[in-house]
Formats: sequence, structure tokens, C-alpha cells
Amino acid sequence: MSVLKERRRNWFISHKAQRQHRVLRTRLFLLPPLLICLFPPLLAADCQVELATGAIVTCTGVDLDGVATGALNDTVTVAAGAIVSKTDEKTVDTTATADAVTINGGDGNNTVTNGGAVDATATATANPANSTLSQAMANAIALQTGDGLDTLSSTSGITATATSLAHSSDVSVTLAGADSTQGSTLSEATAIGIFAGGGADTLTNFDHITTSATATASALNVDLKIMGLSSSDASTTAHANAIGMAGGNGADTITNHHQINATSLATVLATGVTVSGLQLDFASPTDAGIEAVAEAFGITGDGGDDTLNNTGAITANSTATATTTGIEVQFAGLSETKTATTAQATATGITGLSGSDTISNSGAITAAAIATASATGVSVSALHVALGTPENAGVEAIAQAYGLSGGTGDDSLTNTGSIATTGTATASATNVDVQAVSLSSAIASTLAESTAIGIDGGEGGRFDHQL
Ligand SMILES: [Ca+2]
Ligand SMILES: [Ca+2]
Repeated sequence: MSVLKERRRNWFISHKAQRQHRVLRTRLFLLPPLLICLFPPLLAADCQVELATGAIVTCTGVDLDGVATGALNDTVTVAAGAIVSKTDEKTVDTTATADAVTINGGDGNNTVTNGGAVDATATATANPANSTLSQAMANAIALQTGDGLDTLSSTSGITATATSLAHSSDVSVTLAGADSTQGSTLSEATAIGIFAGGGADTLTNFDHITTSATATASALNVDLKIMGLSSSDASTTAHANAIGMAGGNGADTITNHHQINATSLATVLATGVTVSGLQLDFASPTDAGIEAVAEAFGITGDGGDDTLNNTGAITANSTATATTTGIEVQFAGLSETKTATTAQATATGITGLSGSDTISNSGAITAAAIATASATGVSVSALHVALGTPENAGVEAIAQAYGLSGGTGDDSLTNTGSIATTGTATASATNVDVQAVSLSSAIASTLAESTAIGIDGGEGGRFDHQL
């Protein structure tokens, strides 16, 4: 073969190879989306689903989509070494809702077993928008079931993290007419490790459960004008709720042998808020209050006659902070007007809530609640003719910490372990002036109340938490 032919042959082979490479590269480039179209569960998730009378789901690798089965009797297993997580992050103007339930068995008699890691993360951020106040809701639950007789157990780590931020700024809102109008700034964060809904369920934990709920609400330079025939909600509220294990309604059996950490943080800040107007309904109060509510529970039985047992370590921490600076209220109405600044923190190791519960602890429980409320430069000038409902422009900080709490009902509480509880409440008011002309009294008091109880039989609905 001549040199020329040899070079032409090599050139041809070279270009043929390049062409084949380009075709192959194109096919490889198209392959993944094609496979995703054909087999979405196989590529998008690492949980295999077998359909029988109910779903049988087995997770063996890394899954970022979570699992949701229907109303039949389902079995969901997260194998050792597997990671199942779900994240929902929303950042929008005005109203943001984030919901992350990682494994949801739905109704029916379900069996949910975690031997790997299950994580839920929900983050909702509501930014200021024109003429509207912001609301943010974040809900994160790692393991959840609905009605039915469910068995949920975990031998590996679980986390649930919920963060909500509602920020209203430079807003002028007029609430008018007979219909209730959205005039509140609201931030709600709920984080639960294991939650069984209605029915008599069995929940057992052998490893870490870490839940964290952080809710922040801020109102800056907000002008509210109320001309209403119905109730007006012009409040600024942050509500954070963190729970390790919750039984829901029904006679549940909940046992913890390892470590539960539940932490809630609620912060509300109101600066430069003016409320003015006329309220014409006897029965409907106007709520222009500033309120931070933080709740943390290691284990809650909720409704029903529950059996709750802890041999592990439970830590429940709640912190509520409400800060008001420069609030001016000029109001005339037929019913009460609430303009109080309130911080309420509740931390509970184990509570049965309603029903006749049996609670025993041989482990270590720590519960700490911190509530701080402060108001500076508050001026309230009100005229109203409500009977028996005082004008409330006070500053309140309430901190409650309990180790074991029976809630309502005929409960049996036994402790052979250790319990440490602390409640810290601080309230301060500077330049708060209330001038109310009314048929009832006006309150501009400053209240700081802290409670720390190791074992509380409970009665009278001290807890209003109900899932
Ligand atoms: Ca089901
Ligand atoms: Ca239940």
C-alpha cells in the first residue's frame, strides 16, 4: 500500500471512529432522560414497591423523594444503611407553605420500620409584598401514619427540621367589610419525628430522634386600618412546635429506649405598627396582639388511654421571645381589642394529654422553657363598650416545664429515673401607655410567670396541644 493510500485509509478510519463516537455520545446523552421517562421510580428513588393487598415498600439505597402509600394495609421498611429523606423549600411573596412528610403510610393498618436514616426538612419563607401581610407554614414529619392500627419502629436515626419565616414590611392594609380579612403576620413551624394518627398504635424507638422547629415572624412599619363588621385578626404570631414521638388519637403504646431531642424556637418582632379603626361587632374581638408560642414535647400520647414508657434520654427545650417596639393603637369598638405582647414557652418530657394514661420513666428527662416578652413605646388609646372583657395591652411571659405530665383523665405516673426541669420567664415594659375609655377594665400589666414541675398529675386542661 502506498503511503498516500495508507494516509487516506487512516484518515477515513479516524473520521469514522470520531463519527461513531459522536453518535455514541449523543445516545448516551439521551439515555438518562429516556430511562427516567420509562422507569421513573427506579432512577428517581431507591425504594422498591411491590403491590399486594397493600403496598410493600423496601428502601435499600439513597432516596430523596420519600414514600407515600395509600389507605390500604401497607408495609414500609427502610433497610440498614439506606437513607430516605424529603426536603421542601419554598421562598415566595406573601404566603409560603412547605410540607415534607418523608414516609407516610396513610390510613389502614400499617407497619413502618426504620433501620436506616429518615430525614424530613421543610423551610417556608414568606417575603414582603405590596399591600399584603406575610404568612409562612412549615411542616416536617419523618414517619407518619393515619387512622388504623399501626406499628412504627425505629432502630436508626430520625430527624425532622421545620423552619418558617414570615416577614411583613412597609405595608398599609385596610380590613373592611363583613368578611374576615387576612390581616395577620403568621409564622408556623411543626417538626415531628414519629407521628401515628387515629387508632391504637404501637411506637417504639431504639435510636436518635432529633426534631427542631423554628418559627420567626416580623412586622416592620405596618399600618393597619380596620373598619369591620366581623372579627379582625391583625395579630403578629410565631408558633413553633417540636415533638419526638406522638401517638395521635386512640389508645397508643409508645416506648423510647434511646435519645429524643425536641427543640422549638418562636420569635416575633413588631416594630412601628399602627392599628386604627372602628369595630362594630359585639361578639368579635379585634386581635392586634404580638405573640410567640414555643412548644417542645419528647413524647405525647394525645387523645385516648395511652401507655408511655421511657428508658432513654429525653431533652425538650422551648424558647419563646416576643419583642414590641413602637406600637400605636387608636381604636373604637363594640368588643375588646387585644394588643398584648405575649411570649409562651412550654417544654414537656412525656405527656399523656387527654385520656387515662399510664406513664413510666426510668431514663433521664430534661425539660427547659424560656419565655421573654418586652414592649417599648406602646401607646393604646381605645374606646369601647364591651362588658366584662378588659382592654388588654399587657406584657406577658409564661414559661412552663414539665418532666412527666398526665394531662386530663385518671393517670398513673411512675418515675424511677431522673427528671430536671427549669422555667424562666422575663417580662419588661417601658413607656407603655394605655388610655381606655370603656365599660370594662383596662389591663396594662406586666406578668412573668414560670413553672417547673417534675411530675404533674394534671387536670383542667393545662395543655391545649392536640394533634
Ligand atoms: Ca396505608
Ligand atoms: Ca393513635
